[in-house]
Amino acid sequence: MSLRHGIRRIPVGRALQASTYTQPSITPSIPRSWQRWSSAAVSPASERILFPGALNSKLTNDLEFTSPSTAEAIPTFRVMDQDGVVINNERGVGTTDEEAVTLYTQMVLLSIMDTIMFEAQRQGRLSFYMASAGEEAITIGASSALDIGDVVFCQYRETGVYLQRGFTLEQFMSQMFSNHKDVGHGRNMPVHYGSRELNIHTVSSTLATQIPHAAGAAYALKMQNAQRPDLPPRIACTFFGEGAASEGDFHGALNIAATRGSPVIFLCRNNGFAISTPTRDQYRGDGIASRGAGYGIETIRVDGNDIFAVRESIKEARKKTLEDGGKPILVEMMAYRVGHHSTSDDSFAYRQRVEVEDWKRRDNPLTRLRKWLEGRELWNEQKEGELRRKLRKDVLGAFAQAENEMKPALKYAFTDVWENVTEEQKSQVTELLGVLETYPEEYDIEHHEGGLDSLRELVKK
Ligand SMILES: Cc1ncc(C[n+]2csc(CCOP(=O)(O)OP(=O)(O)O)c2C)c(N)n1
Ligand SMILES: [Mg+2]
Repeated sequence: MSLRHGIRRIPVGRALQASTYTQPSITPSIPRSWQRWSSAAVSPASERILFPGALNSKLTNDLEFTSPSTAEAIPTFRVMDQDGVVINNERGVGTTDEEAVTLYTQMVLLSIMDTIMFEAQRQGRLSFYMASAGEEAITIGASSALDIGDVVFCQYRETGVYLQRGFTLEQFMSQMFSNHKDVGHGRNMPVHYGSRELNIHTVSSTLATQIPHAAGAAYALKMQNAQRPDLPPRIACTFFGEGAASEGDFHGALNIAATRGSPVIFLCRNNGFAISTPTRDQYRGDGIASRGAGYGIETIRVDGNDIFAVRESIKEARKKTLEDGGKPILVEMMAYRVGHHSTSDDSFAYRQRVEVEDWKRRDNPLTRLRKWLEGRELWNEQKEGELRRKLRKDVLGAFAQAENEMKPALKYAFTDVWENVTEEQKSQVTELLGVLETYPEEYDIEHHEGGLDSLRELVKK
């Protein structure tokens, strides 16, 4: 047996030795139907011709076009209904009572932080915020079903992923207030979090760029998994909105992950809107799930208001990505974006207030889990009140602390672009110093760690 790269054959043993490893040497497992074509011999009586581009296509005399609009819509997997009642008791919820309470606590924390930060922006204390209302079960549930070693790529509405992985309130607040404790040194807009320790790449506002990044990382992880079978295997997982799935990056990423057999979960949050554009103006197909088949990717559609369904589907998807030598899985999580797109948006300019109220009342990921917990006597009004009071205090405490911290040193506006500060950058620093020294009353230099000295250090180096 050998693993083939291009036309050169490398024995498996050698390909897996890190010391002899020089280039990608792992071909994806190719379905049997795709392997047969090179030896195909077609007799006049054959029902199928093995064209290399479509292998199992039956010959037909009927002049019929395939019509997607007449096909049944892809079903939506759920574990419990809107009233928090489990539909199939044999399957169960896949969670202990204790875990369910913890997940609920996380969802409440996320929604309290969202409310407080949204109001803070309205009060002018924060420049920008994006809430997750209606999508708390998707981000927290999915994150809880991944391994911490898995590499995650988010869009921007995935605060719950960070929270569930262990990003602290202090870290959230430091990033949002761009203080000196922010790991990104205040270089990014609020909610563009990142964490090397938690294996989450930094959010980039440029839609869909995270999707090919995840496909590439998954290919690297596939090779690492093969080289180090003694370590737990890792996968990549990327979150994106259905709007981002209109970008070319989405299509390229799915195709390369499928053809390379890379272990990646493509997790689409379909919340019905891309800012003001409703899904009916975004696509004509059956959501995003229908696109999986086009790329030969196993796919599932899930009720995103049901945290148990989210967790079960991601646990299963994760397992699948590691089967057959590695493969991508597409998961479409259905939701409704209850909040405005961001603090820069007023969604009542393009949708009815009653529609939003209706969704809030009819179905909501938090109340659904709460009903299930109450049904098992794990939760009640008193516990709810106590939890909310405590979490509100925690969030406001972290908020006040972060708001009053020093800002990052000014040098960070220049460092980490190149390994060392270049001569050209030094001349820019000198120019900036000149402006700041001439008009000190126009700038809040004293709020930045080290004041002008951090810039002077750069010029000296
Ligand atoms: C390449 C690119 N095009 C346009 C935008 C502007 N933009 C920011 S968010 C957004 C909508 C994205 O919708 P979706 O992917 O469904 O995510 P959601 O906001 O619903 O979570 C758009 C068009 C952008 N940031 N990047
Ligand atoms: Mg959307």
